[in-house]
Amino acid sequence: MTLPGTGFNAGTWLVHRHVHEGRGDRVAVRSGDAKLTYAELSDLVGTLTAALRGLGLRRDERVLFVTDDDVPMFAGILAAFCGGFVAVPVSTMLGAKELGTIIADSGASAVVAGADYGPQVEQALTMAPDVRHLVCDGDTTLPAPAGITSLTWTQLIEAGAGEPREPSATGDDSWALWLYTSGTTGAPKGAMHRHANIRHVCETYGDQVLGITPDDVCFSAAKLFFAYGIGNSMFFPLSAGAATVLEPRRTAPAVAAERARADRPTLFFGVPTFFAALLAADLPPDTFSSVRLGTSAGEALPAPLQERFTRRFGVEIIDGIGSTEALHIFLSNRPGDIRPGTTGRPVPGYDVELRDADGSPVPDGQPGSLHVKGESIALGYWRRTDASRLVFAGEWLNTGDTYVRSPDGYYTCLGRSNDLLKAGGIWVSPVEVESRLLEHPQVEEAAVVGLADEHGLDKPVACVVAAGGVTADELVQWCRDGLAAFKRPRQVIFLDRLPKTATGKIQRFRIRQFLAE
Ligand code: 3SK
Repeated sequence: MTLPGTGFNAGTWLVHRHVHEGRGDRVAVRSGDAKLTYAELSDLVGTLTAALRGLGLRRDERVLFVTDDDVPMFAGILAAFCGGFVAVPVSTMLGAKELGTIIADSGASAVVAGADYGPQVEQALTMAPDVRHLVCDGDTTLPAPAGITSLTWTQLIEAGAGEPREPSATGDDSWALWLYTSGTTGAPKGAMHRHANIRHVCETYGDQVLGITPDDVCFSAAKLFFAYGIGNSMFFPLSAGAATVLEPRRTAPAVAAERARADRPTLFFGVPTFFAALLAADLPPDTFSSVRLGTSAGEALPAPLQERFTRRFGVEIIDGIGSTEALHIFLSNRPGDIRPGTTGRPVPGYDVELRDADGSPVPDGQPGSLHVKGESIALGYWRRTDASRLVFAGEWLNTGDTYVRSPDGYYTCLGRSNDLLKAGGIWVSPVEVESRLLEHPQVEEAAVVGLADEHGLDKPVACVVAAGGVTADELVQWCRDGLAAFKRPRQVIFLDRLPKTATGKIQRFRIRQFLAE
């Protein structure tokens, strides 16, 4: 295979490069009992590149993935990079309507789906006129609306016969990856990442914070469809010629413990809620004895949780913050230099500023809105000019988080600059949950806020004014039925009225104060 001479391709750099440089026999991917070397992965990615071309896809067309972390999704995303297509991995937790909105917005030409997601995908596709191909990553075809060809994985591969396997001549600025986020304004938006952004996160956080080497084995509780997960499970290990462990099942504590025993990871990537769940589970203290370093992101890691985890399992956790728009972590503690309760210092390769409401830098000790600049910042949101202008200011990204910096340069999170909240590290728009509650015939008013649970982690809590006759459990179930389960309120509190401004806007900060008392 010839390496393209014209420009940078993240797929070539992550996979084919290792074969050309003599590392083809090293293990790249482990999934269950299966192992793929770099040579085998490179061959599979080449085959899939040809297969996507065989579907008639052209440069910059989107290939959307709704499936579980396993070899087909992993190799499929890499093949999209190699072919000059745009990989769009999306959450498997979405309902049909949310999924349909994203597929339609992305303008995807092809959707790769797991058999388990067939029903919601079929319904979602009725909303997405641009889709021409539906590929099941297993050996069945999935039902598809008229006009969409439905293929098995084998039929996809057969479509590539005679098509070129060589990577496309992309460059630093070519689109590689779109990641959907509800981000700062609620509606899902596709953050557009270039091929060069992928290299930047590897050369900064991967090399300089994790210090990743070819001997590392990476295992991430966060899935590939998250920016955090794809960095942890794909970009960092492959950039270093290391191995990654894929786990298709939901990463419950018992599953993580099983993988840790079987695959002996050296780097373990979690989120605060998951570290809390591991502590609550009945696991032996040597469960993570192979792990040299744990990382946490998604939301601030409370110091007591971090300390309890390290005491119990003997694993140091470095807390950091990234964002879908920045692709990965840009502010982080360092191995051997952890200040519990803080998010550490800027990752080399990023500039960080705290600004006041006028955009001027604030002095140390004063809260400011966190802005970041670096080569992995997304190009903007696909077809969302207004939202892009609010968040992307020239080279700077406004993260929407409020932080304070200590005189010696450590940053501490004070919360979101607006009302969005994170549950288990995933954005939840209160407006979306409130809208669902308001669809219930008995609900008159609703306000959703984040309230810290016993571990200090935010969870959605709903305050509701209801006509009567409806119970809290019924409303939680109502939300479960209409939204992705992680967005459901964990508690519903009935009130006589909600606090509002003179102009009728709900004052969520007053609700937070009232609930915290
Ligand atoms: O939420 C975070 O901290 C994060 C970290 C890495 C990549 C993406 C995100 C959202």
